[in-house]
Amino acid sequence: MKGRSSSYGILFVSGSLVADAAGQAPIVLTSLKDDTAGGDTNGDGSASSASPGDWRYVYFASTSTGNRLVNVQIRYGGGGGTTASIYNYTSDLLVDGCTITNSGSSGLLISACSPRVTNSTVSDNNTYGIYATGTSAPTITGNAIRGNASYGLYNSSTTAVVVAEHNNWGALAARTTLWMIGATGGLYNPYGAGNRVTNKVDYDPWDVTNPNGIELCNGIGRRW
Ligand SMILES: [Ca+2]
Ligand SMILES: [Ca+2]
Repeated sequence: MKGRSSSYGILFVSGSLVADAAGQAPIVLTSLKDDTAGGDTNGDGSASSASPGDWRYVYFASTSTGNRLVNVQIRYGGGGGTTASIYNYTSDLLVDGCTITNSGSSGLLISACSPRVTNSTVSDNNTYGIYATGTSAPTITGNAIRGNASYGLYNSSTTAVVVAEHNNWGALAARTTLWMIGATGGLYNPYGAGNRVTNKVDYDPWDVTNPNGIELCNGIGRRW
Protein backbone atom coordinates (compact mmCIF):
# COMPACT_ATOMS: atom_id res chain seq x y z
CA MET A 1 0.00 0.00 0.00
CA LYS A 2 1.30 3.40 -0.93
CA GLY A 3 0.39 6.78 0.49
CA ARG A 4 0.28 9.54 -2.08
CA SER A 5 -0.04 12.74 -0.08
CA SER A 6 1.19 14.37 3.08
CA SER A 7 -2.16 16.20 3.16
CA TYR A 8 -4.16 12.96 3.30
CA GLY A 9 -2.55 9.53 3.19
CA ILE A 10 -4.17 8.19 6.37
CA LEU A 11 -5.26 4.63 7.16
CA PHE A 12 -7.73 4.84 10.04
CA VAL A 13 -8.41 1.64 11.96
CA SER A 14 -11.45 1.54 14.21
CA GLY A 15 -12.05 -2.23 13.86
CA SER A 16 -9.11 -4.59 13.32
CA LEU A 17 -6.10 -4.50 11.04
CA VAL A 18 -4.35 -7.81 10.55
CA ALA A 19 -1.27 -7.45 8.34
CA ASP A 20 0.60 -10.68 8.99
CA ALA A 21 3.36 -11.66 6.57
CA ALA A 22 5.14 -14.11 8.83
CA GLY A 23 7.34 -16.37 6.74
CA GLN A 24 6.49 -14.50 3.56
CA ALA A 25 7.66 -11.43 1.69
CA PRO A 26 7.04 -8.34 3.80
CA ILE A 27 3.95 -6.21 3.53
CA VAL A 28 5.04 -2.67 2.67
CA LEU A 29 3.35 0.61 3.53
CA THR A 30 5.32 3.33 1.83
CA SER A 31 5.33 6.40 -0.37
CA LEU A 32 3.84 6.48 -3.84
CA LYS A 33 7.28 7.66 -4.94
CA ASP A 34 9.01 4.56 -3.57
CA ASP A 35 9.63 2.48 -6.68
CA THR A 36 11.52 -0.14 -4.66
CA ALA A 37 8.18 -1.59 -3.57
CA GLY A 38 5.74 -2.66 -6.26
CA GLY A 39 7.59 -0.90 -9.08
CA ASP A 40 7.03 2.46 -10.68
CA THR A 41 3.48 3.00 -9.51
CA ASN A 42 3.60 6.74 -10.04
CA GLY A 43 4.57 6.28 -13.66
CA ASP A 44 7.49 8.69 -13.79
CA GLY A 45 10.35 6.23 -13.97
CA SER A 46 13.09 7.41 -11.65
CA ALA A 47 12.23 11.12 -11.92
CA SER A 48 11.08 11.20 -8.29
CA SER A 49 12.14 9.39 -5.16
CA ALA A 50 10.65 8.88 -1.75
CA SER A 51 11.29 11.27 1.13
CA PRO A 52 10.42 11.21 4.83
CA GLY A 53 6.88 12.52 5.32
CA ASP A 54 5.49 11.66 1.87
CA TRP A 55 2.31 10.38 3.50
CA ARG A 56 0.75 10.64 6.95
CA TYR A 57 0.07 7.66 9.19
CA VAL A 58 -1.77 4.54 10.25
CA TYR A 59 -4.11 5.35 13.14
CA PHE A 60 -5.27 2.69 15.60
CA ALA A 61 -8.23 4.03 17.55
CA SER A 62 -8.64 3.22 21.23
CA THR A 63 -11.64 1.03 20.42
CA SER A 64 -9.85 -1.11 17.84
CA THR A 65 -8.97 -4.68 18.76
CA GLY A 66 -7.06 -7.67 17.42
CA ASN A 67 -4.49 -5.61 15.53
CA ARG A 68 -1.39 -7.35 14.24
CA LEU A 69 1.50 -6.01 12.21
CA VAL A 70 3.91 -8.86 11.53
CA ASN A 71 6.76 -8.52 9.02
CA VAL A 72 5.46 -5.16 7.81
CA GLN A 73 7.65 -2.32 6.58
CA ILE A 74 6.37 1.20 7.25
CA ARG A 75 8.41 3.82 5.41
CA TYR A 76 8.26 7.55 4.64
CA GLY A 77 5.13 8.37 6.72
CA GLY A 78 4.78 11.06 9.36
CA GLY A 79 4.21 13.90 6.90
CA GLY A 80 2.12 17.05 6.87
CA GLY A 81 3.02 18.24 10.35
CA THR A 82 1.84 15.02 11.97
CA THR A 83 3.47 13.33 14.95
CA ALA A 84 4.30 9.82 13.75
CA SER A 85 3.93 7.16 11.06
CA ILE A 86 1.82 5.09 13.45
CA TYR A 87 -0.57 6.66 15.94
CA ASN A 88 -1.54 4.04 18.46
CA TYR A 89 -4.23 4.37 21.11
CA THR A 90 -5.00 0.70 21.72
CA SER A 91 -3.30 -1.93 23.85
CA ASP A 92 -4.52 -4.64 21.48
CA LEU A 93 -1.76 -4.18 18.92
CA LEU A 94 1.20 -6.43 18.18
CA VAL A 95 4.11 -5.03 16.16
CA ASP A 96 6.50 -7.92 15.51
CA GLY A 97 9.33 -8.27 13.04
CA CYS A 98 8.50 -4.93 11.45
CA THR A 99 10.60 -2.01 10.26
CA ILE A 100 9.46 1.54 10.94
CA THR A 101 11.79 3.93 9.15
CA ASN A 102 12.23 7.30 7.49
CA SER A 103 9.28 9.04 9.09
CA GLY A 104 9.09 12.78 8.63
CA SER A 105 8.39 12.92 12.36
CA SER A 106 8.45 10.02 14.83
CA GLY A 107 8.09 6.34 14.04
CA LEU A 108 5.52 5.10 16.54
CA LEU A 109 3.35 7.12 18.91
CA ILE A 110 2.05 5.18 21.92
CA SER A 111 -0.60 7.20 23.72
CA ALA A 112 -1.78 5.97 27.11
CA CYS A 113 -1.90 2.32 26.10
CA SER A 114 0.20 -0.82 26.23
CA PRO A 115 0.89 -2.46 22.87
CA ARG A 116 3.63 -5.01 22.21
CA VAL A 117 6.58 -4.01 20.04
CA THR A 118 9.00 -6.89 19.52
CA ASN A 119 11.81 -8.01 17.20
CA SER A 120 11.46 -4.91 15.05
CA THR A 121 13.73 -2.19 13.68
CA VAL A 122 12.78 1.41 14.45
CA SER A 123 15.37 3.55 12.75
CA ASP A 124 16.20 6.73 10.90
CA ASN A 125 13.03 8.60 11.81
CA ASN A 126 13.22 12.38 11.87
CA THR A 127 12.15 12.95 15.48
CA TYR A 128 11.79 10.04 17.91
CA GLY A 129 11.84 6.35 17.18
CA ILE A 130 9.10 5.65 19.71
CA TYR A 131 7.17 8.42 21.46
CA ALA A 132 5.27 7.37 24.61
CA THR A 133 2.76 9.75 26.15
CA GLY A 134 0.37 9.52 29.07
CA THR A 135 0.52 6.49 31.29
CA SER A 136 1.69 3.81 28.90
CA ALA A 137 3.08 0.41 29.83
CA PRO A 138 4.05 -1.12 26.49
CA THR A 139 6.16 -4.22 25.97
CA ILE A 140 9.20 -3.06 23.99
CA THR A 141 11.82 -5.78 23.69
CA GLY A 142 14.14 -7.44 21.19
CA ASN A 143 14.16 -4.43 18.88
CA ALA A 144 16.89 -2.44 17.15
CA ILE A 145 16.15 1.22 17.90
CA ARG A 146 18.84 3.32 16.27
CA GLY A 147 19.66 6.33 14.18
CA ASN A 148 16.54 8.28 15.08
CA ALA A 149 17.31 11.97 14.92
CA SER A 150 16.34 13.07 18.41
CA TYR A 151 15.63 10.18 20.79
CA GLY A 152 15.30 6.47 20.27
CA LEU A 153 12.60 6.35 22.93
CA TYR A 154 10.99 9.47 24.34
CA ASN A 155 8.69 9.10 27.34
CA SER A 156 6.85 12.32 28.16
CA SER A 157 5.50 10.98 31.46
CA THR A 158 7.24 12.21 34.59
CA THR A 159 5.81 9.37 36.66
CA ALA A 160 5.26 6.22 34.57
CA VAL A 161 8.37 4.22 33.68
CA VAL A 162 8.40 2.61 30.25
CA VAL A 163 10.26 -0.69 30.45
CA ALA A 164 12.33 -1.25 27.32
CA GLU A 165 14.79 -3.97 28.27
CA HIS A 166 16.81 -6.12 25.85
CA ASN A 167 16.78 -3.70 22.94
CA ASN A 168 19.76 -2.73 20.83
CA TRP A 169 20.31 1.02 20.75
CA GLY A 170 22.83 0.98 17.94
CA ALA A 171 26.13 1.19 19.77
CA LEU A 172 29.20 -0.96 19.93
CA ALA A 173 29.31 -3.32 22.83
CA ALA A 174 32.35 -1.97 24.62
CA ARG A 175 31.38 1.68 24.47
CA THR A 176 27.78 0.99 25.29
CA THR A 177 28.87 -0.81 28.40
CA LEU A 178 31.36 1.84 29.38
CA TRP A 179 29.15 4.83 29.11
CA MET A 180 25.81 3.42 30.08
CA ILE A 181 27.34 2.21 33.32
CA GLY A 182 28.61 5.75 33.75
CA ALA A 183 25.06 7.06 33.87
CA THR A 184 23.53 7.66 37.25
CA GLY A 185 20.02 6.94 38.36
CA GLY A 186 19.64 3.89 36.17
CA LEU A 187 16.63 5.07 34.23
CA TYR A 188 18.19 7.40 31.75
CA ASN A 189 21.15 7.65 29.47
CA PRO A 190 22.61 11.15 29.50
CA TYR A 191 26.12 10.19 28.42
CA GLY A 192 25.48 6.95 26.64
CA ALA A 193 26.37 5.80 23.20
CA GLY A 194 23.74 4.96 20.66
CA ASN A 195 20.29 6.42 20.42
CA ARG A 196 19.34 8.44 23.48
CA VAL A 197 16.39 7.78 25.73
CA THR A 198 14.66 10.16 28.11
CA ASN A 199 14.29 9.79 31.82
CA LYS A 200 11.70 7.21 32.90
CA VAL A 201 12.88 4.66 30.39
CA ASP A 202 14.28 1.43 31.78
CA TYR A 203 16.74 0.42 29.06
CA ASP A 204 18.91 -1.81 31.28
CA PRO A 205 19.78 -4.55 30.40
CA TRP A 206 20.33 -3.73 26.76
CA ASP A 207 21.25 -5.97 23.88
CA VAL A 208 24.47 -5.71 21.90
CA THR A 209 24.14 -8.87 19.87
CA ASN A 210 21.43 -7.82 17.45
CA PRO A 211 22.93 -7.93 13.96
CA ASN A 212 21.23 -4.64 13.20
CA GLY A 213 23.49 -2.97 15.72
CA ILE A 214 25.95 -0.46 14.37
CA GLU A 215 27.61 2.41 16.08
CA LEU A 216 25.56 5.55 15.85
CA CYS A 217 26.09 8.25 18.41
CA ASN A 218 23.87 11.22 17.71
CA GLY A 219 23.42 12.40 21.22
CA ILE A 220 24.95 14.75 23.74
CA GLY A 221 27.90 13.67 25.75
CA ARG A 222 29.86 11.69 23.27
CA ARG A 223 33.25 11.43 24.91
CA TRP A 224 35.48 9.63 22.51
CA1 LIG B 1 8.67 6.45 -9.99
CA1 LIG C 1 15.72 -2.84 34.14
